[in-house]
Amino acid sequence: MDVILGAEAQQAARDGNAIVALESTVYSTLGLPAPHNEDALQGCLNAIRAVGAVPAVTAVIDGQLRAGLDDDDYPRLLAGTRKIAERDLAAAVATGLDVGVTTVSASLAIAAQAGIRAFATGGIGGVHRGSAVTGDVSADLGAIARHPVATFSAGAKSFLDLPMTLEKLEQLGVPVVGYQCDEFPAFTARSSGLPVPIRVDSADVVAAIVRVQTAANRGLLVVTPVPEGHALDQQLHDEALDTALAAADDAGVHGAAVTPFVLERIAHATEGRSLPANIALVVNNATLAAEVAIRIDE
Ligand code: PSU
Ligand code: MN
Repeated sequence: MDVILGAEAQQAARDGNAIVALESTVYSTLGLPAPHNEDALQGCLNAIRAVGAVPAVTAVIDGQLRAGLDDDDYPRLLAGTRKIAERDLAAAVATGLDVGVTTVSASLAIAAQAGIRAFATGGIGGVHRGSAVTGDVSADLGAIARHPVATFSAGAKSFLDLPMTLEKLEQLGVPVVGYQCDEFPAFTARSSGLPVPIRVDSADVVAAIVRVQTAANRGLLVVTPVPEGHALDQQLHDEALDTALAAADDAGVHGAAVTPFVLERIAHATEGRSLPANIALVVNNATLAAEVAIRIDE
């Protein structure tokens, strides 16, 4: 499947400048409510450019796979309601889907196809609680393993089964690198209490690992906690999470709808206080991805 690069990304590719791919589900109505989605998007674009790299938002637009959007594409993306995982890409192209917002798995497929080796999200999908019964394991995990791209995230979303998510990453052969942290971050919380397998303190060393791993045609996960002072109060978070998970259960939500549903309920139950934390961590991940991306080719 061909990927169309945006004008800025095309120029960067010609000049040999670093490109950071961004997913788009988080910037759509499914990730963050307006106007926070636009703030997050703008924050990420600015942060990547400030480091000297070029952002490339991934999406399906008018049946085309895109890495890097034009100004008139952004409003359509922000209003997007169709969540596209990797398995949905072929049908989206074949049917000429107008706007599809891409999850981590679809974004990695697009980034890999475009030759981009750094990719930023908020928190990856993973093994859901109760997965032994539901079988709900995000396609993100397999995609992170398979595509030669480094994924930068604030750990995995807190409503997941984090020990199982780490086990699954190990099983899939995914290196998990903690950037300046000893413990696996839990999205809006700085830590899950679970150790990260590899701690690295410099962007140069992360870039070196990315270089080796992607040359072997495999991916990796680099995690960094939500910036200090932006983490959500733990008790508030835990209560909101219980409410959100119970609501998801009551509503019988399943499949791809679970993640947007729970994120929305957490925002509601925290009276919007999860949103600044969510934005801060997405921007922080984009910044680190750019810091590493500019060092990969050195
Ligand atoms: N991180 C966020 N908000 C999101 C997501 C991640 O801060 O909306 C999205 C990502 O696109 C991720 C997806 O790939 O949720 C996982 O969905 P699922 O659990 O259905 O695989
Ligand atoms: Mn799922």
